[in-house]
Amino acid sequence: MLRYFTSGESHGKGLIAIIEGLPAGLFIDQQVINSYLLKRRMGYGRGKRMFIEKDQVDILSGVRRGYTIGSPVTLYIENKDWENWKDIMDPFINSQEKFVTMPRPGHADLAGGIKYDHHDLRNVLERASARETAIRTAVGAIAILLLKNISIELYSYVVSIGNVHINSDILPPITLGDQYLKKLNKIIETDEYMLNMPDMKAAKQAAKIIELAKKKGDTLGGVFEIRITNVPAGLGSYSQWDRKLDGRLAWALMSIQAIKGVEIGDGVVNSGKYGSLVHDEIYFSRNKGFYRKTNRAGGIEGGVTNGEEIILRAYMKPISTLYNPLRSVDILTKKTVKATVERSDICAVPAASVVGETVSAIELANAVMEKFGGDTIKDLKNNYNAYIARVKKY
Ligand code: EPS
Repeated sequence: MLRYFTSGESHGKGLIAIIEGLPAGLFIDQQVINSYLLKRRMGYGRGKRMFIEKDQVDILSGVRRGYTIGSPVTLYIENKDWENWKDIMDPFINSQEKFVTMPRPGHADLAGGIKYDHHDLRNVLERASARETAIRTAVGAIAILLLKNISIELYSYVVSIGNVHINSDILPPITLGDQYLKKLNKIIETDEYMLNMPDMKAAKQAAKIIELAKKKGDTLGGVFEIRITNVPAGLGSYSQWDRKLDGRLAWALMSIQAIKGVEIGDGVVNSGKYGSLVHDEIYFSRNKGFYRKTNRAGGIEGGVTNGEEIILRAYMKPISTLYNPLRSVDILTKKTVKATVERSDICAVPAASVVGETVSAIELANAVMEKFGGDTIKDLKNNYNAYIARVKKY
């Protein structure tokens, strides 16, 4: 079983993750992890913080000579901004600076304050912040490296920002696999790719509405998609609720800050159609084995992968920190106020798409480890190959 914890505050010293259950012998390519971190950090609509941070992963344990050794792997990302928050975030200094008492509607501020009896809501927002997704991205990049050993690939792209949608006939321009990773650094440097939208016309339009939102002190949400290819049939299980892969993927995606909806395949639109128009008919050929001509199920039936591409869609609400703030109540004076304005982003959908891709990889890697197990990458590959050979004869 693959499990992990994250720790760290947005303006604390740094972020940590401990991953347990990685097989020994997995090559850890730091450059790949840092590429994902870079892609998550960038994106049109991000705030000034993203130019302060550098987001390079440091590996503190569990890896020697470039390979995992079967021990827990500890990852660390330094918060460069901590220099500016040392006293405020110090574990012992009683700083009264940047005290927060005016909760932002839509943020965890008020609910978290009530729950933990905090009267300085910074105690809530520091951990609720999406800064935490930096370390989850690093964990997910390692899961991507693991999945590559059995040729499973993932990619993500933004489908819409506000009311601007991509033309769905346009396929993502990004080629998969190693080539994609090599291109990553170049891609993020060019403006039109900054929104991770495959349709450049839509991307330009989206950039315009982000600028408009910025001028108005407002924010924007959107939708992104994740595709997972070369997935064998049989990952996950229908036999128990917590082994269903669709449930686990939805949980992982929903746990990303500001995600309010998750869809698998054409799940939403299918709910209004006749079954005959929804389910993917089954075909067989000697070459391909069992296959479908449509994939409305998004590659998962009964909580189990069916061998088709996995298609996931996540819906992100607009960020809750508004420069033109909404009405709120001061938790100390109980007077009507405008909510706190903290420096923030205008739109973080492109960043969330990268986080979505990486957290999905973690769930897939977990399902892969459950099914094929093994204490080493070699064991994992042998078990995988034996299974594929068995399935071919089915
Ligand atoms: C965030 C607020 C902003 C974002 C941050 C998430 O941070 P700050 O208040 O320091 O400007 O930039 O995202 C990140 C730091 C990141 O790495 O993604 C929030 O309130 O959630």
